[in-house]
Amino acid sequence: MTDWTVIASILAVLGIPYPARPGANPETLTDGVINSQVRLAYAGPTGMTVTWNTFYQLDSPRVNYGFQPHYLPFYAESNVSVTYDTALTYNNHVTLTGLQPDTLYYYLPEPLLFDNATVAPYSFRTARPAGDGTPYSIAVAIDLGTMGSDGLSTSAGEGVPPGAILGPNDNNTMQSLQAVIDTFDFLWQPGDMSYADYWLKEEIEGYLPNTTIADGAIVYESIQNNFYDQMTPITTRMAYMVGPGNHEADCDVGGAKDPAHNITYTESICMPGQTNFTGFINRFRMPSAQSGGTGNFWYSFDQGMVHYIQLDTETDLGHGHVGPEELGGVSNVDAGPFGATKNAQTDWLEQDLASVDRTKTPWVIVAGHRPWYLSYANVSKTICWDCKDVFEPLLIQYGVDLVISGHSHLYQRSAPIADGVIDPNELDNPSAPWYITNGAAGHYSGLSALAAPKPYQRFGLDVTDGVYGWSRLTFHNCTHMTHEYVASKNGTVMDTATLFKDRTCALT
Ligand SMILES: *[C@@H]1O[C@H](CO)[C@@H](O)[C@H](O)[C@H]1NC(C)=O
Ligand SMILES: *[C@@H]1O[C@H](CO)[C@@H](O)[C@H](O)[C@H]1NC(C)=O
Ligand SMILES: *[C@@H]1O[C@H](CO)[C@@H](O)[C@H](O)[C@H]1NC(C)=O
Ligand SMILES: *[C@@H]1O[C@H](CO)[C@@H](O)[C@H](O)[C@H]1NC(C)=O
Ligand SMILES: *[C@@H]1O[C@H](CO)[C@@H](O)[C@H](O)[C@H]1NC(C)=O
Ligand SMILES: *[C@@H]1O[C@H](CO)[C@@H](O)[C@H](O)[C@H]1NC(C)=O
Ligand SMILES: *[C@@H]1O[C@H](CO)[C@@H](O)[C@H](O)[C@H]1NC(C)=O
Ligand SMILES: *[C@@H]1O[C@H](CO)[C@@H](O)[C@H](O)[C@H]1NC(C)=O
Ligand SMILES: CC(=O)N[C@H]1CO[C@H](CO)[C@@H](O)[C@@H]1O
Repeated sequence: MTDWTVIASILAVLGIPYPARPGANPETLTDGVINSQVRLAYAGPTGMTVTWNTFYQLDSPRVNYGFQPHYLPFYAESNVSVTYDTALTYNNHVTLTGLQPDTLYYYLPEPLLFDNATVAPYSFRTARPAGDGTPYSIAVAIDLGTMGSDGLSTSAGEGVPPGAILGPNDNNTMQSLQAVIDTFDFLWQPGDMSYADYWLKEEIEGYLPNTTIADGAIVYESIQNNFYDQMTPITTRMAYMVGPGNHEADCDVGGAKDPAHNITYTESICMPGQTNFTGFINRFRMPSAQSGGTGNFWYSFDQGMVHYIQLDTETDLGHGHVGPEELGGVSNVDAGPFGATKNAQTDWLEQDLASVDRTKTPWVIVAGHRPWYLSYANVSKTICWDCKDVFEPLLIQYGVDLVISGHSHLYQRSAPIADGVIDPNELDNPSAPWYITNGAAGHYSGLSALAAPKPYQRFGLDVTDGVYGWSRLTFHNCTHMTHEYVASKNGTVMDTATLFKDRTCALT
């Protein structure tokens, strides 16, 4: 943790109220800028991890919970209150275990950073048990950054193309998700949360008027805190499952221009939170302990008739591939490895896929940040050929239904495809995995361009369409699943496609 006196003086320059007095009782702290960023994650079939942030390290973070809003007779505690150099807050993680499946719980973390009486207790619903054939939907938003005056808004700094900003009446993706929050069970973000590493780009482009490069760590951390605050209308209510993207470890100025000095930056300045996924490791507790995975990097979980797998496309590719850092360019991720052995991730993936009972969870959905089937220039920085080499054979062998990625800030629905060969059945009972890339959730500096369509592209939206959006996956039953692209600005579904798999299940 940084010296509070230094932080206070810098926050004063920024016009941000001093968030805390050292020695103050954390339970009575209030602050209009940073709040508790409460977020949830599934923790096995009958568990839920509650995470929130405080200004002080807690000896025993506690979550009270129960079945009624004003009667929370149960509680769980932990000793996990963690932070890192330059962070402005501590991350507290408490896992509630032994919960009933598919059940509404009310909960209250203690202490929060503000008067919780106005907002809490919160509530969540636990996962449906595996084998439950009730239809449901989930939301997937990838490459979703901070919104507002330090992120995506109706204005931008110098050099940002006009199409990158929001229209005056457009909803952003967070608002769009909130508007229909009752229609999906959880939110999945396989990488690139907050884009706090754009602090330097935003600063150079004149978008953050009162900051200096010397204050970088505080600006970076403030953007992080803002993002997780902004997400709370969603993340307090349902599991928010995340995976690693390059921006969790990147120091990317994205070719920022400093017009006053006629400089285009190709190097960046790395903050401790960006280095080797430090912030990402501190902020989350994804269910790898419950699924044999590794940290927040790779893990799996079941929800009703679906088995979900989060992969790490940033490190630990194994089989002689050191990871996308060998790919060159300014978007290097010099991070990892995190696995105990060289092939830890692919060994785990094979074992995880082999253990799925497809009569109970017929649907196997895989997410990894970087795509490999995409209508894009054959730029290895974007197209992860290493990922294809190590993951695709297993995804084909075990009949994975859908692979979803982001990284490129656009939307492409492809055909089912195996090692470059389009499945002739298309969506009518293919044996190859179906591929969708949707990195269009929105962040400061906008959308990317699709190149000439590859033969397997079936639908695409890019910077020329200027429509930020998210994906809704609906599992109807054992055989039918629908993907929709929802335009965040107005909630209109811009693309719909249904996958059919001819199989029998034992769903209840
Ligand atoms: C935290 O709790 C765990 C499990 O009860 C225990 O193994 C560990 O030693 C504790 N750590 C600290 C720092 O107290
Ligand atoms: C925009 O978002 C707000 C806040 O979530 C919501 O109330 C409204 O219905 C949304 N509008 C559309 C057209 O989706
Ligand atoms: C920047 O600082 C100036 C001088 O303190 C202040 O007037 C202005 O409101 C600040 N701008 C923002 C966006 O905080
Ligand atoms: C800016 O730099 C570029 C490349 O270094 C140079 O070609 C150009 O003339 C410069 N522009 C100005 C206005 O100095
Ligand atoms: C990143 O952290 C892991 C786990 O602590 C460590 O093994 C690895 O060497 C680190 N990598 C880099 C590039 O610092
Ligand atoms: C793109 O590059 C990869 C790796 O070098 C190569 O295997 C692939 O054939 C290339 N694809 C095209 C369309 O050029
Ligand atoms: C599964 O869902 C699809 C889409 O709603 C529907 O057309 C189909 O009849 C359903 N199949 C069964 C066996 O109910
Ligand atoms: C929503 O926005 C999209 C993209 O601009 C547009 O195509 C669609 O017609 C809009 N929907 C409505 C109901 O206005
Ligand atoms: C600071 C504060 O208001 N804390 C309250 C949070 O909610 C619990 C339960 O409702 C109260 O007991 C705390 O006093």
